Amino acid sequence: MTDRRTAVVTGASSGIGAATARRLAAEGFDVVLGARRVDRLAEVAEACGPSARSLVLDVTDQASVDAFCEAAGPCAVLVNNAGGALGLDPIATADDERWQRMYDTNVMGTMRMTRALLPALIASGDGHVVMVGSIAAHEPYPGGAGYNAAKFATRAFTQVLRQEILGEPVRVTEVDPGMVETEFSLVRFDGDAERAAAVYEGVTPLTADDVADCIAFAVTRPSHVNIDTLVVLARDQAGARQVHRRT
Ligand code: 8X3
Repeated sequence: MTDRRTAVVTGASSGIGAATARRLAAEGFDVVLGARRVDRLAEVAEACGPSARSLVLDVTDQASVDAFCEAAGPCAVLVNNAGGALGLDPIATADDERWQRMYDTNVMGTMRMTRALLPALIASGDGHVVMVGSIAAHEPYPGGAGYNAAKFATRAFTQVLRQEILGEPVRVTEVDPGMVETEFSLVRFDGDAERAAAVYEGVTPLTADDVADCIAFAVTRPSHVNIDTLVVLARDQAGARQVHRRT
């Protein structure tokens, strides 16, 4: 018998997901890491320690979610981190396929994982769902519409979940970061490293570990304490588009 609890982290092959898996492992959780890139996932899992497991997961595919959740087994914490932005195009030239993919990962993926694991989280007697959102869930900005719409939707989902499961032994937390230096911008700009680097130019952005720290804070509060929303920005950032750059 063990009183160690299991935490599932999606999108755990890099960035905030990887940092969160490492941090929760350090906090004493058995972590189950999910992502599509299994090679990188296995490397992150190894860094988490011997009790970590890595399982392939595509949150846009229900069959993949089902197989992952069955293999993951009982769990007490779900960190819905898989997601991201694609492009910074105005609505006038919106790309259907990019919008669809943003919706599939950020919104539908979060719904699929939460729906699948909610019975296990309730059965744990002390469950916790953490959503990794964004400042983009609070502040719309030009070029952000597809990502804003997805993150606003996830925020609505989170608030509904909190109300619907009130009375169950499950906490619901949303952590909404601003600029975090990860692969986020590289993915957003189709691998354009120069454009991605410009996002963080002259700024001290958050790191993935800073966000993992906030997630760990929420998860390690006493069970009766529910941190509802944490908006976390770098000191150099005062809003989605208000950034102080040193030249
Ligand atoms: C990332 C923050 O401002 O680029 O979630 O949308 S932003």
